[in-house]
Amino acid sequence: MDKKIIAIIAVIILLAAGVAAYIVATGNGEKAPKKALGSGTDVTVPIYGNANNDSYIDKSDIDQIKNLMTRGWDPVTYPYADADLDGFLTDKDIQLVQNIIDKKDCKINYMSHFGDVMSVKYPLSGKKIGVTYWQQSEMMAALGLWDRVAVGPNNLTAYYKGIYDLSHVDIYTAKNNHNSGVTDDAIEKYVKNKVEVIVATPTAANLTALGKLMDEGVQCIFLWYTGDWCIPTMLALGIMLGAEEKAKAYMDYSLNVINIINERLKDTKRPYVIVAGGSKSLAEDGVSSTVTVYSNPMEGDYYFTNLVANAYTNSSGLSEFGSKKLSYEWMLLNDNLLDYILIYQNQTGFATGSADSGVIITQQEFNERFESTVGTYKEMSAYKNGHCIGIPYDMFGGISGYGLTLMIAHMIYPDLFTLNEAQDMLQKWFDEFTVAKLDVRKTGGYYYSGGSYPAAYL
Ligand SMILES: [Ca+2]
Ligand SMILES: [Ca+2]
Repeated sequence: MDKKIIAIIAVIILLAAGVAAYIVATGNGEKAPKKALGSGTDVTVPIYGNANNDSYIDKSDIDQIKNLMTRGWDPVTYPYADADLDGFLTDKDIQLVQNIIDKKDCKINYMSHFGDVMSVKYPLSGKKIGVTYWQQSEMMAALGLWDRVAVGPNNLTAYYKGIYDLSHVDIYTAKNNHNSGVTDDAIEKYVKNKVEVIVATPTAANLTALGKLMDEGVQCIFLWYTGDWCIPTMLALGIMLGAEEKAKAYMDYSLNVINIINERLKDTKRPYVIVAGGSKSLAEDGVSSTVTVYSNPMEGDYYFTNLVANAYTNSSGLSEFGSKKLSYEWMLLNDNLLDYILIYQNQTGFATGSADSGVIITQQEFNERFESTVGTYKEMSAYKNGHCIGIPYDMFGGISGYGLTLMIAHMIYPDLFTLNEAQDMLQKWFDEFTVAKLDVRKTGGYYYSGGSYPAAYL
């Protein structure tokens, strides 16, 4: 057999294998695999047409599609090359990518949080935007699109009053301040305000609740909003909503934080940290109570902690949002494994204040909260060693987590990371990626600085 025929057969085999793999990955009811731990920082924009798996959709993707058309395409390695998702690489894929580059009207496909391919009309720049929760709001602010947000939930009033300009946002009633579900009132206000795009918290309930609006042509985007999803999600939103420059700036900022940490810690043994809530009742009730623990990259508190230390990992029995409950007995039995306990505090940090006050929490208030919950762990070595540290859940729960990660690094390795540089990085976050005007040295209880608990970093 001559070499040319062998090459052609090889291409056919590759294509056949590739198409089969493709069907497994995205066909009938099958889910794409969830992100694995230890795979490095994901910077791939999850939009079909991103043929070369990088952070952009540009001419190099057209070159890549042409290249793959010539030498054979492995859809497992290059899943996003098939821009129109017909199972083959053709001139139509090239045309679709060209349309994306030229910002011409077309339908684009992306990998949603649900593991299914979903589509949106493109481009969506200049459209009125609706959001479902504070995480989606901070994404819009970071992309420079806050002015376009026309409808949002009442937890924005609770969290952002006095920090964000809410004058252009028609506020709907959510179930409560800690619920990102789309309510009937939300639907009514999306319709009344002629919202054309909804950046939604990607829950199954919201997918159902927004179904009718989607049928009517409202473009709904379902992407995960924290942890290792932050960068891909921001890149995808940047393309869809016409804010690519800000999305790139966000990626650069985040990667800079990661690089600083990795460079600084390359010769350092990283301690074990468990990310757990504080609970007054636990201290009062003793061993009968449980602790809510974040132990999986679905949760930002876990993910950002794991960037600087070995975070306790357990993916079994998790809630939809990556948390699970452990007994205090379990904590005591595993005392020798848990060098640090990172206690998150709800409704602090950027999302500020007590849930309904709309008032920025002060450092003193943060300290008091921490002191009221740290005693939960008083029988554990981490407590006795000054290794209980506090963070605000609300920043790590969204894309803002990179802004605070150096603060955890400072609390665990005070000799390697100064408070000053952690504050500088956080200030940069507020200045460049939010609409809030804050001086982080005066406002924002982002770390424990009190005198009642002898934290080792103080
Ligand atoms: Ca690309
Ligand atoms: Ca195709």
